[in-house]
Amino acid sequence: MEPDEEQAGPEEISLLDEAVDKSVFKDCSQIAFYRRQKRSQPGKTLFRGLLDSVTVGKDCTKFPVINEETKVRLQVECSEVEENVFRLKINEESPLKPRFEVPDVLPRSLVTRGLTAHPGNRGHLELASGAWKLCVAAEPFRIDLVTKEETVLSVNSMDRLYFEPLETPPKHRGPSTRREEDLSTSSSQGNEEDLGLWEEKWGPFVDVKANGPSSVGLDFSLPGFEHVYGIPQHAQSLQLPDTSNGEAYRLYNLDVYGYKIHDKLGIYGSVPYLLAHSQTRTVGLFWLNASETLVEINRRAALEVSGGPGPSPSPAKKKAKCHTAVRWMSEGGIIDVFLLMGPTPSAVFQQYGRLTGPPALPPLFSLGYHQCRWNYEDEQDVKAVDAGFDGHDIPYDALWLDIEHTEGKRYFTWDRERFPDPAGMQDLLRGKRRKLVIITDPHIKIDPHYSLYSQAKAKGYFVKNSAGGDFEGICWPGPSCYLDFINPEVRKWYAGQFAFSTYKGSTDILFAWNDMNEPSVFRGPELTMPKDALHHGHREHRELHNIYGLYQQMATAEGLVQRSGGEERPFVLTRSFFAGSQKYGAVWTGDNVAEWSYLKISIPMLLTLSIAGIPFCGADVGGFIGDPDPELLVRWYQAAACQPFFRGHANRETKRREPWLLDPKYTRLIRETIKERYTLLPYWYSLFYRAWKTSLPIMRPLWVEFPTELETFGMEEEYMLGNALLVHPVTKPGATSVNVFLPGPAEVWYDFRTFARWDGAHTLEVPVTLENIPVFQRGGTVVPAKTSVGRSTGWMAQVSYELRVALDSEASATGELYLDDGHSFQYLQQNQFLHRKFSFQSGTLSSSCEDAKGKYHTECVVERILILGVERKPSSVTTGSPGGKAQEVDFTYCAATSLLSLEKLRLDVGADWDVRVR
Ligand code: NBV
Repeated sequence: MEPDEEQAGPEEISLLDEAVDKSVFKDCSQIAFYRRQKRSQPGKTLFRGLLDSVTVGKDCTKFPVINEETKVRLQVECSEVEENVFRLKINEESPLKPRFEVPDVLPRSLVTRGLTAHPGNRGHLELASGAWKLCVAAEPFRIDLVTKEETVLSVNSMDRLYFEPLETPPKHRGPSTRREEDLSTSSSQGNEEDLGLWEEKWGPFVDVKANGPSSVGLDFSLPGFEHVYGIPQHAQSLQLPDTSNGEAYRLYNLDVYGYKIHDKLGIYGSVPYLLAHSQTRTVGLFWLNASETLVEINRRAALEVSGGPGPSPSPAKKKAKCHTAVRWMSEGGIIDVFLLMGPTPSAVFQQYGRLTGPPALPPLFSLGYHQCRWNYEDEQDVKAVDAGFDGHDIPYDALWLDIEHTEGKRYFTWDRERFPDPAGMQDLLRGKRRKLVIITDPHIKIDPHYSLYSQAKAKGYFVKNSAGGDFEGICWPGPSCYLDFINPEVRKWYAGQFAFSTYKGSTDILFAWNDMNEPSVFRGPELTMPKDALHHGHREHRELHNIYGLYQQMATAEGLVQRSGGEERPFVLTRSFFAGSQKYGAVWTGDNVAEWSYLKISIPMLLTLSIAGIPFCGADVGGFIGDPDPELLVRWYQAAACQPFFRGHANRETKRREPWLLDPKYTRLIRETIKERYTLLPYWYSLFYRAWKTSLPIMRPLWVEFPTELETFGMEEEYMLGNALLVHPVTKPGATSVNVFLPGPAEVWYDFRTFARWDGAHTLEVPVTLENIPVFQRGGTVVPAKTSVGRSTGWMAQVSYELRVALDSEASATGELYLDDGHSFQYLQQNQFLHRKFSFQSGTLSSSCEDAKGKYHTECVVERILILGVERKPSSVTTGSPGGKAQEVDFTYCAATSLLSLEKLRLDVGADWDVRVR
C-alpha cells in the first residue's frame, strides 16, 4: 500500500468519522461464543469429577472431570497461593496445542501449593488448607469453599462448566456439522442459528477460527452476598447491576468514542476481577483470561441450606438470604481463576496486589495538574499556555502534546514547522520544573522512509494477518501496521526508541501517553484488530486481545526508565489496560462528553478502577467531547482535584478552555481548586506510597472504610480519599445543597473548611455555592499538607508543612507522611525516603519514625498545626524533642469551632518531636 504522504484536510475528517462511528459494536446476542454457551442447558449434569484419580502434588492437587455426553475430559488443578487465596485451573487434559495462558501478569516468583486430600461425607473429596476446606462433589461436579461450617463460595454450583476443546480444521473449512449437532441438542432455537464454530461473520468481516470454537465458562455462587463490584471498564454504577434481563458485561477493549452511560459494552480496558462484599466478608474473583470475556450477574433471594453439600454432618438449616451468581465466559484460553477469600476489604486488596503487582509509586509531578488539548498547535501555543498559568497564578505540572505534534502522525518525530526547537521548548518548561508529555500510539505509519516503520518491518515486528503478511489497518496516519507488543523482543526494541540519542528532540522532562492501544483500527471489526490476526508465538489475536494495551504501556515505561540508566521513575498514561496495568502508570477513562451525566458517572468509574487494582486513574476534566458551560467546568475541576489523575483535556473541535479564558469569577474558582490540590500533595503522595506498599486504593468506596455499614454499600456519589477525607462532588447544575452521608455511628466528622463538627452517622443537607464541594475530615486522622503553593510540584519541594489533626471521640488521631526526592528510584535502591508517623494522644502530638530504614534528608519544617476538636482552651502549648526541654509556643484557640492553631513553628520534618497541649 502507498504511504499517505501528506495528510489532507478532507482525509482527516473522514478518519475522524470512522473514529466515532458507534454503530459498529456488538451486543451479546451477536457474539457466537455467548450464543453457544447460552444453549447449554442448566440443570442437566454436564461434568462429573473422577475423584478416585486425585493426585496431590507439590504445586497443586489435581483430578480429571469428564463430560459423558461429549467425552470432553478436563484436568482440574486446585492450589493454595497464600492463606485465604486459592487458584483453580481447568484445562483440556490433552489439548491439540497449548492453550493460551496469560503471561506477565502474575509475579514470576508465584508459588502455589497442593492441598491435602481426604475422603469427605457423601462421597465428596475434601481438600484442606488452613481454615478452609474445598469440598469437591463428583456429580454434578462442584466445589464448595467452606470455612467454619459456612459455605462462602461455590464453584460450578449451577453445573455450567463449559469447555470447547481445540480442534484441527476440517479439510474444507466451514461449519462442522458434527459440532453443530453436539452443541445444538435440545435447543429451542433450532439449528439454523449461527454458532460461529469455524467462522464468525460480523458485517463485512469474517473471522476464521484456526482451531474452531475454543470458549470456556464457569459459574460461581456467593451465598449471602448481594453487592458486587469491579470488572472495569464500563460506564456503570459502582454496584454492578444484575444482568438477568439483559446484556452480560462485556470485557473487550474497544475504542468507543463518547461511550453510552449505564451500558455493559466493554470500553477501552478490562480487568477481569470482581469483588463481592457483605457485612461479614469481602471476597474477590480474579478470572485471568485475556480473550473476550462476558460476565453475568444474577442476584436473587435464596433459601440457604447450611449443612448441605459442605462437610457438616449436622441437620440442614434453612434461612432466606440473598445470593449472587456470577458466570464468566471467555472466548479462548483456559480457566485460571483466583479465589480471594479476604476476609476484609483491605485483605482482598492486598491479596490481589500480591497477585498482579503493586501500583507503581509515580513521580510526584504526575500528581499535580496536567494541561492537555488536542492539540496545542505549536511552540508559540505551548509557551503562551505555559505563560497563561503563571500569569493567572495557577499551578500546573505538565503540558501535553497530542498527535499533531508529530510529522504526519509518525510517533517519535516532531512536525518541525510547528515545533522547530523541541529541546528549547522543554528547557523553558524545565526552568519552571514542569514536564512535557507526548502521545505515542501503537500504529505505525506505512512509510518506507520512516525509520521506525522500516526497522520494524525488516525485523518482522508487526502483528501479522491470518495469511501471514503484516496486518495493515487504517488509523490516524492512514494505512498503518501495528507493533506486536506481545513479543518481548519488540518491547525491548520499542523501549530503546526512548533513548535520548534515538528520540531526537526528547529530553529528560518528556514523558509519554499511549492512546488507541485497544488497539483501535478504523475499518476493523468493531473498530479493532481482527481476531484472527497473528501474534508472536503463533497466537491468535482473539486469545490475548485484552492485554495488548498493557504491553504497550509496559514497553513505554521500560523505555523511560532505561533512558535514564535505570534511575528515574517513568510516567505513562494509557487508555487501554488489563489486570496489572497499575505497575506501569496511570489510566484515564477515554473520550467522555462535556455533560453533567459524564461528570457524575466518572465517580463510580474511577472507584471501580481503584478497587480493581488501578488507583492512578482520572477522567478528562471538562469532558473531551463538546463544550462544557462554565459551571460544569468548575464543578469538574472541583471533583477531579479530589481524584488521583488530574488532567484537563479537550477534543480539537471544542472551544479553547484554558482556565483564564473564562469569566474571571470562574477562573478564580478553578485557581482555588487547583491550589487546594497542590496544598494537599503531601497527603496524596503518602496515599500513593500506601497504595504501593499495601495495594489499598486511594479513592475508596465508603464501604471499604465502613465495611459493616449497609447504607454505604451502594453509595457512589461520595467516597473516601484515603482513610481521612470524605468527598462529595457536586454533579448537578444549579445545586444549592447536597445530601452528604457521614458514616460511622462512633465517628466524628469535621467540615474541611469551616471545621464544623458532626458526631455519629448523619445525613446532612449541606448548602453549597459554586465556591467548592463538600469535603469532610474524619476524626482520628492527621492530614499532612503544604502551607503555600508554588508554580509546580517541583517548585514546592522546600515549602513547609501543615498538619491537620482531627480528633476522634477519644480525642486522639494518627496519620503519616511519606516523602522522598519525588522522581528517582533512590527510595528503593538506597532507602532515600522518609516515613513519619504522627499520633495524638492524651493531649500530646508526637512525630516519630515509621520506618527506620529511610534516610532521606530534608530541610523542611512543619510550620503550622491545626488541631480540630479541642474542647477547651489550653493553658499552655509546648514543643520539644521527646525527653528534651519543652518550649512554650503561641497558639490561638477558637471556641466556636474548637480549633487550636499553632503557627510559625519550626519542627524538623525528619526529627522526633512532641507538641503538648495542656
Ligand atoms: O489523539 C487524539 C485523541 C485524544 O486526544 C483522546 O484523548 C483519545 O482518547 N484520540 C483519542 C483519538 C481521537 C478520537 C476521536
